[in-house]
Amino acid sequence: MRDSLPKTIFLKDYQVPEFFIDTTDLHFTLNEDSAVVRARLAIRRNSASSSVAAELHLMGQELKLQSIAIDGQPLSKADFEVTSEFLIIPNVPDEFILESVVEILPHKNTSLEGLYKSSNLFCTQCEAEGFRKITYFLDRPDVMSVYTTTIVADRSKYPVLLSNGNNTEKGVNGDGTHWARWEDPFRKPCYLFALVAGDLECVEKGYTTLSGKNVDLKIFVEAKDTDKCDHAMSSLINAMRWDEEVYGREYDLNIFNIVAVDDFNMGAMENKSLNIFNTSCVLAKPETTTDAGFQRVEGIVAHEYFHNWSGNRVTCRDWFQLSLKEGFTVFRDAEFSSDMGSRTVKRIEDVTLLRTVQFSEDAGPMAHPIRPDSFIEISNFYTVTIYEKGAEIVRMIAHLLGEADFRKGSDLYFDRHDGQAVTCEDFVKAMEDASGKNLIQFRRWYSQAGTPLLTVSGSYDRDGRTYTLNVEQSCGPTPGQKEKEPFHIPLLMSLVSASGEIPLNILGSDDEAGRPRGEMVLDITESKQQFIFTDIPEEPVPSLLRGFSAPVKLSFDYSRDQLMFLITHDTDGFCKWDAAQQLGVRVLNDMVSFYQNDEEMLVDQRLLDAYRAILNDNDLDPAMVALILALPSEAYISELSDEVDVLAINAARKSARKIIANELQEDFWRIYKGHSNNLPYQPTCDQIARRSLKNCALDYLMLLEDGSALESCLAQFSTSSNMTDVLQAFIAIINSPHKDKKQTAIGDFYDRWENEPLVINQWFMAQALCSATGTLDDVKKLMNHAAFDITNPNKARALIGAFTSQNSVNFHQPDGSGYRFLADQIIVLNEINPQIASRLLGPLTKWRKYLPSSQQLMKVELNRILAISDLSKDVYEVVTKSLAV
Ligand code: B3K
Ligand code: ZN
Repeated sequence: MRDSLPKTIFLKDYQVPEFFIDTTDLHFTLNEDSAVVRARLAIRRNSASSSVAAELHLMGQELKLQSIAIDGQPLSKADFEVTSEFLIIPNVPDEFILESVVEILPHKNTSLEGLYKSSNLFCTQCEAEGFRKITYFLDRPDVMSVYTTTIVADRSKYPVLLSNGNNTEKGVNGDGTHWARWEDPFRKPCYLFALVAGDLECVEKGYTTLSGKNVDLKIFVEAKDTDKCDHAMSSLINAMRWDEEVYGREYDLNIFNIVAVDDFNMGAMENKSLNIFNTSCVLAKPETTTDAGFQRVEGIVAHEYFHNWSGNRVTCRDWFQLSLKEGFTVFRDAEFSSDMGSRTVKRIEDVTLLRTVQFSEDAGPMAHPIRPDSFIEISNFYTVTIYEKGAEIVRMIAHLLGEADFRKGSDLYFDRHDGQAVTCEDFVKAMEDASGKNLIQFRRWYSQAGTPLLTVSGSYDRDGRTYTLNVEQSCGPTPGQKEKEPFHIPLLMSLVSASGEIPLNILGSDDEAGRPRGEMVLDITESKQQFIFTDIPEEPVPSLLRGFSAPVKLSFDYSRDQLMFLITHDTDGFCKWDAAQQLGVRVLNDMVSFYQNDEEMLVDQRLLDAYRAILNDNDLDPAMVALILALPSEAYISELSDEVDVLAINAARKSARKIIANELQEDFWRIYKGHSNNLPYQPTCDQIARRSLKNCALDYLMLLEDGSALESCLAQFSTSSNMTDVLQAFIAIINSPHKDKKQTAIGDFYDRWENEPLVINQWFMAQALCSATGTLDDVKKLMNHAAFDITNPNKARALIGAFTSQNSVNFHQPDGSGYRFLADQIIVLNEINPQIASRLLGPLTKWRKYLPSSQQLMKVELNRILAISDLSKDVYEVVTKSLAV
């Protein structure tokens, strides 16, 4: 247990900074066993601060102070105090130059926060509070400064020296070192500072903005990876053009650099003009990267680029406002990806993530509003709620305002706040001011946590030709928030009959101008509302929450026949898919009961009929067919259950898939053969769709007891030239009962790809996700494999993360061995990398959802973690919140 309890920080305590730092001049000397950082800061007292005579408190962690001076006068020990978190100087003038020299140890920095080494590369990660591990500073986003950075390093080991802005000077020293000076003309918070030094090659291209500015785009990677940069480069160019066309935002410097590093805590980082990327989010080529990988690169390259406006030019006042930049930027990247590929497929993928991971966060001990009220460690709040739910809130604003007014709102936001550090409130206000719409009630989405539930019922009056919808909303308690006020929920809906959407008129209203006929948004603002539609010629089936128009749960007591009807007749792609999901959920829940009651596991014939019809519908996008045919995931069924019976859910889904495979095998064979081709790989929407359907068919066919698909699967594994097909076949083989083939495939895969770390991560993950019994032992063995390294976050996530968060049946073993394994790893990672430790802890924190026997075992492990000394703030916050009553 820690000596002193970590402090909670509250949004309500926000105070403007007592000092500003107008300019920041940094000088780095990078040595093999240390780095020396000289900082020259022009500091001035903020007249708007109420503490006019305040002492100067600069944040700093793990810094060895060598000297400090004010206006050229060295300070003596009596003039300042150094604590584990601050440098405190009691007496300072109103305006002065502070010079400090500190020594830091990048090669020992395994937290990957601040300045650290990834293989032979020096690199930085400063968001959220990593800059304080580089030098003493006012490490808060509302302190914005103009940066100049000089880097000195060995010339042969670190030929490339990069920082933000423009390279204004460089030179060679007589001692084997060289130096470069970078100047960033834009004021920025220190979390956007970046430095890279290493032996890198670059792939470059020119780009001309719509107004004619030339920009040099460079992607820096290790020499062996230069053949994997084309996709990131074209994604970057597409994103730059898209932001100009859709948001009127141009890039603002002549240089935009991306650097790929192996060791990185998350996907990428939007440092001004020097984005640093996890290799897994930038490198791609068909032989080594799956379709999902290509799409991830496109989305993340765009996301980081879009931050140049939503995050960098207009930044956050404090970290409670994180969703201001993240929610908005995720919305922007999702729209970009939709425009580049299939809008419906992208929407279904995003909603799937939201419904499984975010809804479960909202229902768990770490639930928080998209603008949290408090935190202990901000790194714990880079969550699906801040990002994905945050994006949903922006999406709702975009729908409520309509395209033209939303664009006016974003223009006003960027123009009004350019160069400022602002709040979510400023964003909403700009949207209101530009559109004239009232978003007062809508603001509750920013302050209330939890997933609202919409309970809807409908009835048709044949004589009166009316259809009545009754809508009720509620939202369960979340930590610190017992009662919730009603949300403003836009419910996009239509009424569907066999002949299509029925034109909608609401009794007592005529305000549907501008909406497409047959579809309308109902503004749900009260706990209970009724809507009566007139002139309805026949009994319709309501199509509700079209396009997933709000991040809510929806309950409508559809009959299974009505769901079948929506699967074939709904004109909204999302609702069509969702009807199949809902039918799938019912069927799986039936099967869970059969399993629990020891009854025969049967699949409702209607699901089989629906799937057969979908498989034979040639008008459907193959990607949609694959998405519909993927039964609801175990994670989704678990999220919907009050008490998760892991074994029963796993058994139900497995049996259902087998039965589907048997019943529809002819269709699956037709699809598998019909979609196999030898076209050269391209990550196009059309090809990706065809591969996803083909591999969905293969997956089912591999469940056939006669083993008739094994040969095709083995052939696909060994002869396919793209990783999507190779990996899908590999996964199918290792999950099959053919143990000898499994072992051979594992060995062959490794031998073939041992020099490609990103592919080996996929290899680790595929094995970690194997549903066979005994996988925990395999994972433990793999932890000792030469290619595994727990200090590398990608590897820790691929093996430990995948096993504990996605392999439920093996993680939740009744003897608690899965829980013990995770706690052991958390204890190790707590020392190495607290952010990763805290993130991997997730599966244990959801203990309340499981059967009582599991709950006990999970709590034992949480308490074991809590008892260790030197528990990081990151892990402490998550464990204590999870155990709190
Ligand atoms: N802004 C970064 C995330 C930083 C996470 C720090 N723990 C990447 C992104 O969202 O674009
Ligand atoms: Zn972001």
